[in-house]
Amino acid sequence: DPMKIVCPGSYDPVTSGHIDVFARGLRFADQIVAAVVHNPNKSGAFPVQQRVELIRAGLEEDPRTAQALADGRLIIDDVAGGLLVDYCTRIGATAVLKGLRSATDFAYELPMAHMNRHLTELETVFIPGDPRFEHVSSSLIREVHTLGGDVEGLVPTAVLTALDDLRAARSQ
Ligand code: COD
Repeated sequence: DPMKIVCPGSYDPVTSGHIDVFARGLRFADQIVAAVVHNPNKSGAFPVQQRVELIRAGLEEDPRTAQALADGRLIIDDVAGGLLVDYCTRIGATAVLKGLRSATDFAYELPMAHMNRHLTELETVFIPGDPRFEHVSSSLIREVHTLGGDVEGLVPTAVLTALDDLRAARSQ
């Protein structure tokens, strides 16, 4: 069976740290699914459809991922509510892939990995985050940008534009 790996997240918005995990996953998986997991009763900073579009734009601009996106080796999906394990069963995923920035990430991810294995024997694979993006999270990117800081190089260029638009809309 082809090795299909799911990278779940909120991606609100996608960062260069996330894109790096997708690109590196492609080196050992046949297919990577970037799954935008969202609670239908809770709205994030960006609407889900825009989060999906920003991932697509980010994958198109990275030379490591553009061809895989065009070939369907990298796909983007959105998952509304429900358990991640049920989604993985539905699409026939082999495992989940998570990037780890720090021991704090590991402490947060480990119980979820155990729980997912308890539920359906779904395995989780961890990959060390690139140290260039160790300080990069979606929430910190939003906060720094809102307060006027420069986040260029830490997010895809389409995300920079989307952050500018969001800030402009909020200051109306
Ligand atoms: N470098 C490397 N990895 C990174 C970086 C970076 N700079 N930034 C983030 N990551 C990793 C994170 O560690 C995470 O693994 C992934 O990228 C996504 O990050 P976020 O912040 O977009 O996503 P989260 O943490 O909000 O996503 C949590 C999930 C939605 C995956 C989780 O809540 C979930 O599985 N929910 C579904 C419901 C469910 O099944 N719940 C029970 C779980 S046991």
